[in-house]
Amino acid sequence: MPRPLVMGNWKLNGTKESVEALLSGILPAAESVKDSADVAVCAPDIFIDQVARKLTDTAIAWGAENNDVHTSGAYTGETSPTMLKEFGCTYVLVGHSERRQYHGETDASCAQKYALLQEHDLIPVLCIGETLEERESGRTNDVIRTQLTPVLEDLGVETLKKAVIAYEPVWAIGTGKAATKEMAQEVHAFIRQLIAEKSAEVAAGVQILYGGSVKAANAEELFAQADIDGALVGGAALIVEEFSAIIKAAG
Ligand code: G2H
Repeated sequence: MPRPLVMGNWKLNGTKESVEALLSGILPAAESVKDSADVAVCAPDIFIDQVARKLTDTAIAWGAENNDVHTSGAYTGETSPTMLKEFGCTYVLVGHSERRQYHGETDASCAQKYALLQEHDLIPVLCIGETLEERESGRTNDVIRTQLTPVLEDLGVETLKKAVIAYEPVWAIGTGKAATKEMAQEVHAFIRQLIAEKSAEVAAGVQILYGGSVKAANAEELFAQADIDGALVGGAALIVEEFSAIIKAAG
């Protein structure tokens, strides 16, 4: 089984003061599980230098929430993978549903970002998941298959040896309505099966995280599922006690 990974996604939140307090607060939990689980936080770009200074040589890795498809040039407002690498990032989220919804990201642009990150030795965390309408019309598996196609068919299954997948049903994000452990496990198993059709070895090793209203109260039961290897956590990752408990549940 892959090593568990608990990753915070801070989204558009934080101040210099709150970042300092949050990181100081969660470090003990991360240190306590460092032999058995990975912990990371993905922060808004403006805080990455502060995060890097605080977390260097600790049990918490860090990353960004997005990157551009270019490495430099006239692309106002964007951040390059080379910049993220220089500031010590390990991970970068790719295709979070909020980026797909508000910034027009597509499976094709996500694949471009994913490939560019790997070129620069960064680990893409590819976010996939269905909307409520897609689930209710029985299309969940089709959506998942389509979202994974660029990686499985174009970039190649081997690239998943240096990537993470996050299954985040859109209807469960920030709503307080997490998927049940059975619902999440069913989709995680389907994702692993799709990968296994290309490579059993890659499927067995890839970390597949669940995201969508993960909190201290449901983390343990989610992590107990055979194909759930950790969590991508939004709201609860901003609260020291909640995120610490989720980290400990993975350890
Ligand atoms: C899903 C998740 C983090 P939350 O977006 O990626 O957020 O835990 O607030 O649902």
